[in-house]
Amino acid sequence: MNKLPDNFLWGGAVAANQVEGGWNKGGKGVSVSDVMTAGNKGAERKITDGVIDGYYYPNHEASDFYSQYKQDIALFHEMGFKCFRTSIAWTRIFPKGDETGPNEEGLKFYDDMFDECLKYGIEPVVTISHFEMPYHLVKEYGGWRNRKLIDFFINYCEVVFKRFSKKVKYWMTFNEINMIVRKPWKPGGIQINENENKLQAEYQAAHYMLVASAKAVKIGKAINPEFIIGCMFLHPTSYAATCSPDDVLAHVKKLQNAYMFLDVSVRGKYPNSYYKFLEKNKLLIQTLPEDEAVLKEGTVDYIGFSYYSSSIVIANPSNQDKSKGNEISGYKNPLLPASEWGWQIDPVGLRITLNWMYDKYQIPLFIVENGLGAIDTLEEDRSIHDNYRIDYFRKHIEEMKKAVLEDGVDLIGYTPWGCIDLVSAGTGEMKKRYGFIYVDRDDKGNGSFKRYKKDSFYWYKEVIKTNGEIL
Ligand code: BGP
Repeated sequence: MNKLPDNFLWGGAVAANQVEGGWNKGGKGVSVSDVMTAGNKGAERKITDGVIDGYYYPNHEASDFYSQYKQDIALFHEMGFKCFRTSIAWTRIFPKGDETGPNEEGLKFYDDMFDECLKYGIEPVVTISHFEMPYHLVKEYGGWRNRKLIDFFINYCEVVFKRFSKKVKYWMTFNEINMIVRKPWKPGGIQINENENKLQAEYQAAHYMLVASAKAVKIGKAINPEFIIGCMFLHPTSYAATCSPDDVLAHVKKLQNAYMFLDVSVRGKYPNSYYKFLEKNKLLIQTLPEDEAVLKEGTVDYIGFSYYSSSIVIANPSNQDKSKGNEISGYKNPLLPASEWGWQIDPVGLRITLNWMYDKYQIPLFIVENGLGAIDTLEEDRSIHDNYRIDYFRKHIEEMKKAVLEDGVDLIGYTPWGCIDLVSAGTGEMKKRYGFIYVDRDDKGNGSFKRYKKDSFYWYKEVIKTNGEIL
């Protein structure tokens, strides 16, 4: 057997807040991404206190998928997508988050969008919360610091599970759930206050989100036992900087700390190392006695994860350069090249990652994000020659195939990130492009929103057509 399974889910991934735009259309409320200004490589995005005149908010219009989804999905179909990963914007369904009833117009939008996918036999893969929680829940309740968020989230889940029960089979609860303990704004609506203990706030929120995720799995399965519900984990692939046992131990500790999220989501229980971590850092996490059973009963069917790059771990760092990675920084690996944004490119790291996770958890995996953010040039004839992107994908898909065909990893599918150009979550830039489809829009909000096929579009089409045989 030298072929990927016939039902392998080739596709692409986006998130509502980064692609849809229409930020105040159809009754939509303000989300945490709607109050983020544009940044760049050197400057962080600002978070404003609500939407304020005079600032530019790139997610407000994003890539205009809200109005152009029909033609975009037709393009995905042209590439041969078997699935399309997107998220539901919580604020389209519950504009403020604490209402009792949903916004019908928001539900209708997703009904139509999923229908459009299904028309072409494209399976929707849906993230329930991808950096777009209602801003009102931040102002009124303090975001995921507050246990009340569990109920609001579950109310929202119940509504979308019921409404889309016949249209969506593959779900994920929180995008990159482990980002809450590094950069808590986008996943959790948390800005650390002066004098606030950062770790305490983050680990408390993490617990509530893990409980919410488990509850969502249980409720989803009760609504439709056919649902396939996963978690979504940012895999912080890294290596010990040297064979010094101290570096190796530091690396083991780093992974152990991150895998806590998978231990809970997959096995339904915190590992001992988590309790030791709390002790060491003097963290007191509020829990309810019932939480233990909730976590046990709401374990996931698969692990969705993002993988872009890798870094190294040094036990006793001096002044080495930090390598910018996907929101979770590590040290720079001297053996690897990097993208223009400093993310180190490591295709073999994908194979290693797949092996690590599959060895440990033995449930199906799904690569739901992978890709290269790069500057593209739109030529006069409207072509885009992005062979650097093709090269990135070719090498990663080769390693992915080895993991499946030579190592025996059970992998459901592959959805490259930002299959159509969209707003970067990290920097708010448009010029950090990931797509197979170019969107005419720049960092200042100029452009026609017209779509153009990049060279990678035709290349990926062939990859899907041959089920990964021709790369
Ligand atoms: C992940 C997020 C995505 C996406 C991607 C690329 O962290 O799940 O939303 O944005 O990274 O990152 P960026 O947009 O910062 O280039």
